[in-house]
Amino acid sequence: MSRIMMNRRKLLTIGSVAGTSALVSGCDAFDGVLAGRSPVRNFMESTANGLSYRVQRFLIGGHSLAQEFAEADIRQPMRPNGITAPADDTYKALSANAFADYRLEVGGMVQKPLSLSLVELMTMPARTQITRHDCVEGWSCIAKWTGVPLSQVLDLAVVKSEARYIVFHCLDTIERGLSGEVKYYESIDLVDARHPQTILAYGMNDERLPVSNGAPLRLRVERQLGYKMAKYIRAIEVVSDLAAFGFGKGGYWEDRGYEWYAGI
Ligand SMILES: Nc1nc2c(c(=O)[nH]1)N[C@H]1C(S)=C(S)[C@@H](COP(=O)(O)O)O[C@H]1N2
Ligand SMILES: [Mo]
Repeated sequence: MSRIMMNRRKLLTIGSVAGTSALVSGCDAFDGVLAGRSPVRNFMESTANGLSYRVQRFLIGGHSLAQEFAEADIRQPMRPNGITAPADDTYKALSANAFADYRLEVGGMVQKPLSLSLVELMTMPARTQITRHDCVEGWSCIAKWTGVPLSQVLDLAVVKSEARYIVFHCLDTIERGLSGEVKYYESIDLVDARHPQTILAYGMNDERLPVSNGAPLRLRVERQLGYKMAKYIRAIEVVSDLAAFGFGKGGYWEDRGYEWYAGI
């Protein structure tokens, strides 16, 4: 028993070092901290990333809930961050028509690939929750989110047994560089995907989700940091491995040094 406690404390110490580095690195695309790669930092990141994932799964289990708040706690509008008005033609065409032509594609390792309209998503049983969004930049907002639990969409599609992760493909281009256009993407494991508070949100503070906050559909995965919560979702892909996407780290920001498991 005492040996386990020691190990756990050691793991938590390393985990909190990783948390500190995430806090200073921020969300800006041209962040100086990300530019300075060092072998030590790379090591700390990869070690702490794996450890904080395992420690959190061990300590809090797969299904503990993130804190939920009361209506009175919603004191400010949800501060938009990252891409807030996608300039992509496909997106602009969809939004010009109030997303009537929008389809969420669900594919990959599923038995029944789906193509769901917003109305179809909205007629599925919904969940509403008031939760706090924490960005690595160091700010938080409490807002009310309404959407369809991701687990329901996965059950409709029937996930195959080899599946391990869910990849979210987004409509917005976050980077235009020499190597071409990069679209935002993210991924979570099936434990978080099936968590009761993990929803595909189309409503915010009792209104339709605004464009700045990810219309028509964005992820809420309440036990993780803000960059995990993909906005402007185009497609959901069920996969067994993340290596094929971006630089293989599981998300746009992860490819640039952030932790894949951003548990809070
Ligand atoms: N598609 C997409 N999703 C995204 C981002 C983005 O730029 N594009 N930014 C991320 C970051 S860093 C944060 S903090 C939240 C911001 O969500 P908000 O605009 O509703 O505050 O979205 C996340 N999801
Ligand atoms: Mo963020």
